[in-house]
Amino acid sequence: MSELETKSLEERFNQRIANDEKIEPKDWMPEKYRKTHIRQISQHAHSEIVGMLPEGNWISRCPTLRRKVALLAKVQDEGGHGLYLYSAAETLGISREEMFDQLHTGEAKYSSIFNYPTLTWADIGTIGWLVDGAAIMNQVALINTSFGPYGRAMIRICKEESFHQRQGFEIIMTLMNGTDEQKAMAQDSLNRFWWPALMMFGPRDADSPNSEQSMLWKLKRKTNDELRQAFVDQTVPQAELIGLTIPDPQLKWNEDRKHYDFGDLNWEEFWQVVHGHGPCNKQRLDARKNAWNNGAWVRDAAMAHAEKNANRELKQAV
Ligand code: BYC
Repeated sequence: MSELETKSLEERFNQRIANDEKIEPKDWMPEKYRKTHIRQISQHAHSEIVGMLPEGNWISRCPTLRRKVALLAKVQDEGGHGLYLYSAAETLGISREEMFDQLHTGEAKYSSIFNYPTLTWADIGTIGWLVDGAAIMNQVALINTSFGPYGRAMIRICKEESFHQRQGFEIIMTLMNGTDEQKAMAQDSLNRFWWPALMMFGPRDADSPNSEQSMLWKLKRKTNDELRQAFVDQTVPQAELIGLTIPDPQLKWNEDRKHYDFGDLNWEEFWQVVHGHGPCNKQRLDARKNAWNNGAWVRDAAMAHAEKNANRELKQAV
């Protein structure tokens, strides 16, 4: 293709983005747009399936049958989200095998939050309330993302995350209506998860290499700092309502800004976790690699069965 032709395609593409038109898989798109989407969507998918692990850890230890039913459904939903997202990424020309390979070799990231351990039952409540709460904040904005399959996947994902957030908040609310020991367990869980939840939104805007271009392409509809602020503003009153204290001495309502001011995050911890040195990074990746290796015979059997059927159909046709 000549330089002139590429330029005119680029202009048309930028115009479509400016008009808020959805870009579909077979449409022309700049190579960098395609690659950036594969990166973000596949990392999002990896976060969903790695995110099943900390909660899966508590399925056999739920305090009641009702809690177990809800947690099972939630963890299965996360698996489903991973599958929609892998499918959305595949429409951009990457195979599922390649994506798993990138996860297993550490080339692709997944959300830092899932590298923290779930030590008590209260952590299951906190994950639903804060982690799914943060995910919704980010993903509602993504419904309007420019790439059609990604935005459409978000519609159903957000509905399910909303149920997850409520079941988590209800667990914490129940603990806060319980004994002193249960209240202390809920507070301890909030103390451990508050800062890592704020880190889910990514580095500060000034330190986010991908944000500027992703905002221009309307892949991201809000910046990392905007979403983090919206999450803090939404969550602080919820904590206060049930008697929990946010573990941030600098947290204060700012009447001029009409937002909460809050303390700085420990960015060194964030980057350590992102680069593979968090409390559970090795455990999480080992679990995923084992699942992949142990499932090899199922994939092989399914392929052999498909091949046998195809051959049979071919024989019948001739
Ligand atoms: N953790 O330039 P930036 C869920 C990386 S799961 C790890 O700001 P970007 C759930 C970033 O990838 C929900 N890495 O990047 C499941 C980049 O590295 P690369 C997960 C992070 O992409 C189970 C570098 O840092 N949600 O709901 O513009 C149970 C620089 O960052 C993190 C999504 O995935 C992090 N926290 O913005 C319960 C939402 N933050 O790739 C719940 C979709 C940043 O250049 N993703 N990095 O090597 C996004 O919205 C964006 O990708 C992010 C980062 C806001 C996360």
